[in-house]
Amino acid sequence: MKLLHTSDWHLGMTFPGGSYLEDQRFAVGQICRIAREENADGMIIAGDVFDKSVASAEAHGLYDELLTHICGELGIPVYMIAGNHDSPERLAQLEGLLKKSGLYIAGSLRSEPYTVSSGDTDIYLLPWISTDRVKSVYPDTAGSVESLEDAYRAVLDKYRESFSPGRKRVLVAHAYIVDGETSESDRAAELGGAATVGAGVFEGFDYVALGHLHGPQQISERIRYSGTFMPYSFGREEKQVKSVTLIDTDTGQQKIVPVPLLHKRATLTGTREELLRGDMDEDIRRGYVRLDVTDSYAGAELISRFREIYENPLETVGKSLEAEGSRVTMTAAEYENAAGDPESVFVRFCRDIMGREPEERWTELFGAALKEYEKEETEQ
Ligand SMILES: [Mn+2]
Repeated sequence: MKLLHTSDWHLGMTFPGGSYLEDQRFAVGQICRIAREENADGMIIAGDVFDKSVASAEAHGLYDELLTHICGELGIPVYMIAGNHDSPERLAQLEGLLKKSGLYIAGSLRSEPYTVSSGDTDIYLLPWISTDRVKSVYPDTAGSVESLEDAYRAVLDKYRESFSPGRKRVLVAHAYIVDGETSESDRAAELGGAATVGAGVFEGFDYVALGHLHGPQQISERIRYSGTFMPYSFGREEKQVKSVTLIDTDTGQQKIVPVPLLHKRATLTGTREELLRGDMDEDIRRGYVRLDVTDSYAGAELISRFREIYENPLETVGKSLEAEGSRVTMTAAEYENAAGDPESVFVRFCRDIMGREPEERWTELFGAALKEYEKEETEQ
């Protein structure tokens, strides 16, 4: 059978001043097109379906729309697990009812392995786990489980005991494998070595479809992270080619198919003059950009000019006035907030345009002028 592997949709994720809902709708549309073109028999979503355990109404609306389309209209079964960002209970709501429509959801770990059989393949769903959860579900392991790796080994030993001979076995899991490469948007994965597990725990499966790390990557011949369908951070992640993986369980072959983006993501570095010229590709100018200005302060005046040129200038990085030699990042939301407060606009004007902190006398004069102006406004 042919399975499409994707993960970490993070539906409802926001950035300062906006959300990625339109990008997410677009990307899943592209994934559906790929699933049809490749004749996929099923779709795996390996955790972090939502960005927050209590997701927004908009995120739930999009989820309803997308899953109804995939399972209902396209008739492609979906195999889904809860990741660390999902609420296991909320995600698995109506699970028994939904599987009749081809949506299989593993929310919390339970004592019986969650298996779905299709053709000659058994798909094993293993949601995000903790050592405590494993010890409470399998009390017989309580004495031997100390690390997360022990926990995975204990659970997967139970899964292996349930293997039937002559079947292909696909495991869906959400974990941080030792030596996996992180991106800046893998927030929970940045906690260090304590939460990693060795690839050896996954022995016995023909393919392990992983979620959690956002960069697409091969851990071993049979173990792979599909990565997110779009970059959610600047830095290392903006250079990744986002994709889905198609697995043919008959031949063991994997095919990586790129997912086009609604908005490109890029860090643009240059002088104030260069960045204000804005003579780059249209799809970069219209994308999500971080403007790294080498010779100027990151201030409200500069950001408002950038906003005339770039459609989505999410971050501006520039020299800091507070600390000589250091650099600061200002987001679109910080700019919006500053724009609503005349005193801070004045302070930023002094810093950006005059290159210095306002003198007390200037602040007093500005305050007096502002009062006069406000008085005139209310009298009119
Ligand atoms: Mn994630």
